[in-house]
Amino acid sequence: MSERTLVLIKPDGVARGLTGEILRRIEAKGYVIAELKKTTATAEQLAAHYAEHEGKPFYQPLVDFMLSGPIVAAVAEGEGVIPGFRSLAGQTDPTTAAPGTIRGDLGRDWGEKVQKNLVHGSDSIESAEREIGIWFN
Ligand code: YYY
Ligand code: MG
Repeated sequence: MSERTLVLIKPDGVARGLTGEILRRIEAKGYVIAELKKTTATAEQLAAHYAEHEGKPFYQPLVDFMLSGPIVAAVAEGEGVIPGFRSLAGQTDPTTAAPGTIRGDLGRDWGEKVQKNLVHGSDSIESAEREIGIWFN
């Protein structure tokens, strides 16, 4: 069944000029970009988006990083796009993400911290619908 996922291109991806490359990979896989915008996150949006991580040691640095520059938000649609985009993105840490993935090919934080891993992708139908509501209304 066709489904939707929320994709965020994080400030490192936008600043490094990788927006087109990341969107190209999504479309090349056959997913449809249903919504797309460049925006600057608000603290309120990030508190909602990353609520599951509140209290973890990486939470505040992650939020500060996400506020540091413009991001691109997109809704991608297609058969199995929720796990499919996470597969395109690769593992969370760019230093161990597999070659062929967005984080593995393009991620450059070299283990110091994993927050600069270029993209976010929803991890379930419930989180996708919740997250799409945060960034698109
Ligand atoms: O879903 P995914 O982005 O792959 O990872 P999550 O475990 O949901 O963490 C969200 C976000 O937090 C991750 O993309 C980078 C950052 N982060 C971090 O900075 N340090 C960690 N040890 C774990 C996650
Ligand atoms: Mg996650």
